[in-house]
Amino acid sequence: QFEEIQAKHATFGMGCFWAGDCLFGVLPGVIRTCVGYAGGQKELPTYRDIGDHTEVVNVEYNPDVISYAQLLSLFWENHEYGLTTKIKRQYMSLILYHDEEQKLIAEKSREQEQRKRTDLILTEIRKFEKFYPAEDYHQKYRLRNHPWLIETTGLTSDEVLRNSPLAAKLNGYIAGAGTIEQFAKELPNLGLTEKTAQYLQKYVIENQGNGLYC
Ligand code: MHO
Repeated sequence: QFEEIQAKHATFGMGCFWAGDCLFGVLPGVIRTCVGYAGGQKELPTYRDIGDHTEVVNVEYNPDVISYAQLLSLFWENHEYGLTTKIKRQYMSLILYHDEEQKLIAEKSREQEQRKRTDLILTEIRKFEKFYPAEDYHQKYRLRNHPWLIETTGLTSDEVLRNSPLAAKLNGYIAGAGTIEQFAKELPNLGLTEKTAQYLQKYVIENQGNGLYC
């Protein structure tokens, strides 16, 4: 019978949030993504007036499919966080934990990362408090450059683009955040028409591994 998934949330600051949106979006077990501002005190931050906040991606995931530790691996592998690179607060390396378990796992993983290098890791680990979703035009940013794809899959409103699990997958694949093998495996679950699948596949092949998500 239909069993309700106990979805969990994880939040990461790892540079430009368009990248996190793509990278986490394609991960199996990630259900939804939403980019926004967090970590600071300023009320109602915006992209133009971000104050002391950081760009973050908020990820909803199914812990039966993907673990918090696996999300952290992707986090460490895909941004700069050492003392030798000057990073402004908007793009700082930040883990916002949602519970004590996440806190312990995050702290342990930071210690492990630190042992691998000589310069100091600047990644901060703090409690998730307030999250301000970013402006609609930042949500699924890469997918928004593909009006035909949006139209044909019926993802035709800002609200749907923000909340749809399919939008998270398409946004990541179109930018090349997934491998072609992963895409082939996932394709039957996406429910796309032949034509749509072909359109998407072209971009998966063209962009896979180019690391250009922003
Ligand atoms: N590289 C982007 C940064 C956008 S971001 C969401 C730019 O050229 O503005 O911070």
